[in-house]
Amino acid sequence: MRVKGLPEKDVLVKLQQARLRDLRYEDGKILCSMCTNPHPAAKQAHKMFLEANLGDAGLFPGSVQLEREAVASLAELLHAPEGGGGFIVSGGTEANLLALYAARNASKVASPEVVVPESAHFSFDKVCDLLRLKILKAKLDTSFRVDPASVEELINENTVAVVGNAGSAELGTVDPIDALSKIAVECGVPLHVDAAFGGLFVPFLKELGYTTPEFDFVLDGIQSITVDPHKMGMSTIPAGGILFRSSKTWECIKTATPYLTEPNQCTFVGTRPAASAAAAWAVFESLGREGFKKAVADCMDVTNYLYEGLEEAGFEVLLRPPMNIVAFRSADSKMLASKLRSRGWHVSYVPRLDCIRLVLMPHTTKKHAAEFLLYLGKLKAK
Ligand code: 0PR
Repeated sequence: MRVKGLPEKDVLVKLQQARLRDLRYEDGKILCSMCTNPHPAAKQAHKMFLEANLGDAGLFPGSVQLEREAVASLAELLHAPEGGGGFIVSGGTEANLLALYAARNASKVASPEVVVPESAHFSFDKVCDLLRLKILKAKLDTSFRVDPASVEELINENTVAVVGNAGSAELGTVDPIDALSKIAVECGVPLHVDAAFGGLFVPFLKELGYTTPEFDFVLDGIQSITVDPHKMGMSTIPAGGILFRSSKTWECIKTATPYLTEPNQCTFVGTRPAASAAAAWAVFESLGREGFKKAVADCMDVTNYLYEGLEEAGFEVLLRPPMNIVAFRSADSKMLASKLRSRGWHVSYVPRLDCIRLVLMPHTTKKHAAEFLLYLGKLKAK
């Protein structure tokens, strides 16, 4: 650290210089991100709560109220029964961690195991390593959704939880959660649904007339759901969401915090930003269901436009997009992805599926998509 501090304006110049090197969502070239520009209300709210700390809840009752209300909005959207609830946490990774932490602690198993789809987000690898859970990966069917028979085969007396995706990270697929729920009930294990990405998208797809499988608390076997405001919730980073069917579940993950204003904490992160909860709350209030439905409809317009354009151009598209992700292959997808990236188009290459993946968030417009298709066409013609 420097000995003598710099004047404010010099600090600002340095900050601006660094910021200018960051990519900007609004340029339309970030096609690989599940985050986006926050809604203006989220930015405003975030600024208002910069110093508020949900880790010492007794000092910030106004912030606590906003977190409760933001969680209640998510719980209502996902049909959580009375008596549940949850938290606004640092992201999908912490939300998945809390779900499996609770499942592990609720069981009395000595060598606990978890069954996840092969397509589960890599956060489960981290979480299982941390919690010393053996992770077993169930096979997918030809539509890239988990095969319930494979899940059933992997369940045994050590299984403490089963996981399903509602909006997988790679392709946006929604697993047959109803079948997983039945299996979970029959085997007496909790089902956790990772809807980090899909939780604030799939319910609105349904309202727009798309056929989508049930994936929320209407299904009995589901004990917890991850749903992230900092993804399709258009909120500021960091904002994940964890919902539990019953508040009894989080009794198993309570840690005593004897000298704080509240006697215990259930989140992994201690000092945590009320700004994130306030921002999520502000987006929910500002957009309402109608606003979310419109955002989802716009994302699907761009997605379907790209899907059709890629098919017309002769690329192999892996599946009709279940949500705002399109995955396609060329003769050499890895090479194409690296060419695109070197020309400033930020796409993901998914080694497991040998495909290019585009995530069409609200910052990507049809105009950007048309430019991308044009550019791809030029590359192909060479
Ligand atoms: N579950 C699912 C289904 C996810 O898609 C993700 C992250 C997580 C859990 C973990 O969430 P956190 O990253 O909030 O802890 N999905 C994105 C991904 O890995 C995260 C991301 C976002 C990556 C923006 C890049 C980026 O620019 O693709």
